[in-house]
Amino acid sequence: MPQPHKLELVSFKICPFVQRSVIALNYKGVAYTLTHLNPSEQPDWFKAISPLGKVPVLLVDGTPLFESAVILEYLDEVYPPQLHPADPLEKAQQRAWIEFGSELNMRQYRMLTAKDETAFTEARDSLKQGVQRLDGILAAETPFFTGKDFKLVDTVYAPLFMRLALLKKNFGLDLELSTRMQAWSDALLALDAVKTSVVEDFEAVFMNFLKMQGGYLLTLA
Ligand SMILES: N[C@@H](CCC(=O)N[C@@H](CS)C(=O)NCC(=O)O)C(=O)O
Repeated sequence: MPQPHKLELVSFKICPFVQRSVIALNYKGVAYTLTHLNPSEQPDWFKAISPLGKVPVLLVDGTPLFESAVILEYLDEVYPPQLHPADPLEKAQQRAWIEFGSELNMRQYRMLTAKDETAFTEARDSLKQGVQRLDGILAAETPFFTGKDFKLVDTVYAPLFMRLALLKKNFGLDLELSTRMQAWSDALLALDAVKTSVVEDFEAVFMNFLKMQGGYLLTLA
């Protein structure tokens, strides 16, 4: 059966908020096109459809949707399998942890772009604290957020873990994840939907982005 709508996702290659949408699309096996923009040269057509000048924007038969958490919910309502729980309270809780994931993305970004040691240490510690807070929330059953099944909330944390793994590999920056958290990260990063959620040369693109930022992080290499 043909897909009900034509989907076009507008992206920056490096953006974790776009990546969560891509993971959901890939996991659901939905067809879409991806347009990567250069963040410093936003075309007029993009400014016209993105009220905050931010990605992702998902064009659904040409109608723009913005805000990644909203895009995720839209995709989940239209394309199976359903990754949000049906129970309203559970769903509300997972929405809240999706918000929390967005906050951790911002803390990670602050850490990556911090210009001096004080700002870097503050951002790293707040990220670490946030990650530790999650530890008490994860289901006892492994590997995903709620246990054995991959949920919408998981799509939000995979981009964070992907970057943490690269930071560990390239800079020896280790947030010392707990065993449960590491199992979650390993399971997410092993999923095809996650592996294919970034450009093939993502590590090089990410490293180049960090060099361009000229942050304190580079002194750790
Ligand atoms: N709340 C937004 C955040 C999106 C966001 O911050 N995107 C960044 C790239 S990762 C962006 O487009 N920044 C451009 C800018 O701030 O000018 C969402 O969840 O979609």
